[in-house]
Amino acid sequence: MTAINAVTDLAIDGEIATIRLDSPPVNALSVEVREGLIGALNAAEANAGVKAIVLICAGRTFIAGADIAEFGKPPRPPFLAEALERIENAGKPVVAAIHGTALGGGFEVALTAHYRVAVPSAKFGLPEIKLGIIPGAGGTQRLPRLIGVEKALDVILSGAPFGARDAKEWGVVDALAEEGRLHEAASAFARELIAANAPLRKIRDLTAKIDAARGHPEIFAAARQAYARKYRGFEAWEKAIASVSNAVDLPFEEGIAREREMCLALMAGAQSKAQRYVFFAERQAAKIPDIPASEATRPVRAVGVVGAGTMGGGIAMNFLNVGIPVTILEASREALDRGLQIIRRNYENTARKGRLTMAEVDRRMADLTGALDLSALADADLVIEAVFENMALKKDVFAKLDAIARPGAILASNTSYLDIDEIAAATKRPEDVLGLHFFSPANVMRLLEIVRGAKTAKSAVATALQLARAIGKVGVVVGVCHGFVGNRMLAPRQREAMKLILEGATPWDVDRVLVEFGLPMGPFAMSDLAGLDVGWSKATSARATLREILCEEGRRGQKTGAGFYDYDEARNARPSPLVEAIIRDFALAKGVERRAIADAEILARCIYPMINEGARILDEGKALRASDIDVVWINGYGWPTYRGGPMFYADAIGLGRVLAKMQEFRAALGDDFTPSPLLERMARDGARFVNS
Ligand code: 3H9
Repeated sequence: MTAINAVTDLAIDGEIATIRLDSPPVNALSVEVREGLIGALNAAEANAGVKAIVLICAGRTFIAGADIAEFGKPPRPPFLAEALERIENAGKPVVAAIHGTALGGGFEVALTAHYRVAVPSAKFGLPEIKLGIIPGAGGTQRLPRLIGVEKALDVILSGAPFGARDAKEWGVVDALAEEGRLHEAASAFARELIAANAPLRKIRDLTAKIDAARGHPEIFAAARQAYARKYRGFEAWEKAIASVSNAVDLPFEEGIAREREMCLALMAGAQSKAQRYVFFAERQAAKIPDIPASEATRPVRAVGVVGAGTMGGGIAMNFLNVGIPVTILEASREALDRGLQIIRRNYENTARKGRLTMAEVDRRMADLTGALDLSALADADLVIEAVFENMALKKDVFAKLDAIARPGAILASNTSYLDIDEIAAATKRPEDVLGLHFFSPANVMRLLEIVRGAKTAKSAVATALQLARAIGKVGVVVGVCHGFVGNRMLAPRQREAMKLILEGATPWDVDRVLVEFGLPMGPFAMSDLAGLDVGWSKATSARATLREILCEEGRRGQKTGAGFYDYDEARNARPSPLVEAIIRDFALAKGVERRAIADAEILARCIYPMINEGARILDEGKALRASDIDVVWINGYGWPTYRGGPMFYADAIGLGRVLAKMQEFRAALGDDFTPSPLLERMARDGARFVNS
């Protein structure tokens, strides 16, 4: 075996040369890997005894992509394109041997090999779109030639990985290897190629699949339609479609040149910068300064959930989905049956859409046990309380859990606002108590706020972080404060939205401005969806707020067909003239002077106070870093990733400008706009919230 460089070895065994890349953690295509690859190919080619070349990776995965950390920096030769050309134009067959995740540039490397062999657990994909770019190393040109335009568009636009079995069926891999015996299988495959004197199969030369798509613009129109909603506001996806279209209409060389151009232009743009920042921010969030990665975690083999309402049911599904049994507790048989039924119906709906088999639905339901007595949770390793948002009630639940839960069990509350330390004090084991704040719908939204109390043990926090990952969530550790990070920042936005409609904006103006900014929904549409009567009761209603008036008028949100908006049977929203009149009357009664409000003011008044609150949260240490706040907003509230989160966005505007606007608003509108001392300090120092 010869070392080509620090990350590349070349081993010759008879007629087979094996190039092995070993660049942890994921064999990304750094400058060293590119150098090693080219050097090893040159050596293998120069060796007259070698008749075929196997390309394989050490560690957990085949090449997982270009090195994202290199993006935005001046490119260093040798360029990736050069390495790819070397592989494709090698005079001897190159077999890519794939395990783990062949993603992005890694998959593109594999597509320049003449043949591919993979283990059944391998995954393939072109996730570039998630980083705000398009594949830039031939992915949009070679993949359609290999699997057809429709499938390629779906792989590229979804960014989602596909498995080895699909890969085999679609012709992406030529042979499947036994798990753990990849190198042997790839070498055997290479020997067969030599014996058969097999041709150097270059994907770039395949034409049948792209010929079939030529003159069929409807294929591209369908893709555009399928993804338009998902990518509203994003730039890269239209370029991806254009590039695949080039694969059909232009010669390979031209198509690939344009692909590279578009990829590089996107890479230099603001959206990709923001999306790359989010990629690293999400991974950073799992690192807690005072908790080493080696901190022992507690095994979680059985979970208890207290409360089978919408939240409790959604929470339970997360664990059932990954094979962790759940016991779910309710106070009455009726409520329990209803809760269990809703979970089953949710799964059956997924099965109807073809995303789950009925056997899998049954398996998950078999892991779910309903219970009416708290003692049923005695063996759970983790209990999550999801009862009504009331401190006395929660303390009562925790005191009872304390009496029955096994030693070392983690006791978690799903509270959205309440003081975890106070809840923990209801037990004799506050070190085992923390908050696990799921976002609705709990089985869908990726965010999990992990609320670390004053006495929470490090092992409990480490376990929660590990568990978040296991159930496909992004865990963010936050401190105890009213509303934690997400809802605490939502509050000033909701406050300003309500003030704006009294001062003269309409609810639809406010919603439109925020949707145009990139949020999935404006505050009023969101209120209507959640229900205006959350926390409202007819008995205590005093017509003192707009919300109370609307509730008393029977306008309690989507479920009653009317809230801020009117809704038709299909729940399509229409602006309500009646609500406009109610708002006008209310403003008059309150003596609020009405005026025309520009979109720019709506946006600034909704967003800047959020940033300001984020700065307070940081100053108080309730978030560990500004990027954690961004991760919360992206994964819990649909903040557009192409704007990188509120704190990243603030940096992009410039903290000096944010501060100046807050000061201007304060002078005109009062102390709701008092700047946070941290914002003042950072603006003065020309500092930034995040490193990007
Ligand atoms: C591309 O290829 C463009 C091309 O078309 C052409 C351009 C011209 N670069 O996620 P994990 C780090 S675009 C640099 O926790 P997992 C990551 O930051 C790229 N670093 O592990 C983390 O570091 P740390 C297309 C990377 O097992 C560590 O590796 N490819 C890269 O849960 C472990 O990561 C992608 O988008 C990278 N490409 O998941 C794939 N990838 O430990 C992106 C990872 O210091 N990567 N790191 O925090 C992934 O999706 C996952 O990392 C993967 C492993 C599934 C591979």
